[in-house]
Amino acid sequence: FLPHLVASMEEVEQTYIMIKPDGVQRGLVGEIISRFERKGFKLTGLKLFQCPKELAEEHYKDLQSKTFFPKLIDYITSGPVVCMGWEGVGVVASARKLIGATNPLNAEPGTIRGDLAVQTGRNVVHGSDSPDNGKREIVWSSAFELLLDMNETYIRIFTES
Ligand code: IDP
Ligand code: MG
Repeated sequence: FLPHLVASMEEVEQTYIMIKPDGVQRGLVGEIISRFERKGFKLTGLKLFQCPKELAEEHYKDLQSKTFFPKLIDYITSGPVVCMGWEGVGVVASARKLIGATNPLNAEPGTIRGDLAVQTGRNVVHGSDSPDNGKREIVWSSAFELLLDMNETYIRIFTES
């Protein structure tokens, strides 16, 4: 039973999940991917990627005015990240629940941050906070595996024959 295969197209959302450099360095890639797979969401694209400074600044542009912004950019560009597209009904909000609160000390046990992290500045994973941001963030990541066509339909180039 694959829940994403029985949904109508309108219900299906896309989210951008990124395993941050600490998650990669600590060997948590399999653990984190496994949680989304077991939930029943569909992996639509994946790449190990060294994020350039300009893309990191674009990705976090809403946080530009924060005092921690320069440190955040240093963190995200400090090593390879795993960029992923995930698809499914309600995937945006559900992924945020699976990830847990921004400060890992406030994240519930059972969530990724609640189980695997301690510091806000080293919280192992990113997840889009809205369907619109899911699309936007997957677009910036289109440098790798995902393309958005004119009809806003995702073309998964790496699965096409
Ligand atoms: P989110 O990742 O849970 O959506 P945001 O508020 O969007 O949280 O912040 C983006 C990222 O910026 C966080 O995941 C975290 O890595 C970093 N961040 C947020 N607040 C702080 C802070 O107060 N100190 C250091 N880093 C922070
Ligand atoms: Mg956020």
